[in-house]
Amino acid sequence: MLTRIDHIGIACFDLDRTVEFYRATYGFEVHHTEVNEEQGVREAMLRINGTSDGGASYLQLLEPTREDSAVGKWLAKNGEGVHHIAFGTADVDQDASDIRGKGVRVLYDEPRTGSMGSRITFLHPKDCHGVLTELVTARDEH
Ligand code: V0V
Ligand code: CO
Repeated sequence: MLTRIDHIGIACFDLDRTVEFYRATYGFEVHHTEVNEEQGVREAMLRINGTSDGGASYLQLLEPTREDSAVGKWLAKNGEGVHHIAFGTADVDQDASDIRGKGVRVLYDEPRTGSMGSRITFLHPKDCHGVLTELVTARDEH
């Protein structure tokens, strides 16, 4: 069951400058940074709130580490902006399987490693009315 908006992924050309914009404009601080070579991103998670069920919402700022990555290709075509939304679930395997059964393309056979030790998969944007949609189970959730 999808229980929250886990994060909104935002593609940017310069991670440090974008982090500084969110800090100076809204007061959001960096909660976590990492490089995910498999996904081809350097990312910063800005934690917006904690919720009573232990979940949280984040902005995920994404800078490509290579031009042929998903974010690199998207930036070249569209420029900076919202790249994906991510719904949180305690069981990404089950939700991905259920959604695949409804005829939506799930991009990975098995969830892969996401930010902060999470497990993630993606739904094809062409099957989701133009929105690249991620499903994520946080490390502590599984
Ligand atoms: C592509 N399209 C999008 C899109 N990316 N539409 C909406 N939102 C996006 N972000 C559209 C694009 O305009 C094309 O439409 C069509 O899909 C095919 O796109 P393409 O440019 O030819 O690119 P593809 O097919 O090579 O790749 C698109 C997919 C790719 C979605 C398959 O981006 C992908 O595998 N994404 C999942 C992985 C990912 O995004 N990783 C980065 C975040 P037209 O022109 O044909 O109409 S990593 C992350 O979130 C982490 C680590 C985390 O949360 O922990
Ligand atoms: Co994401």
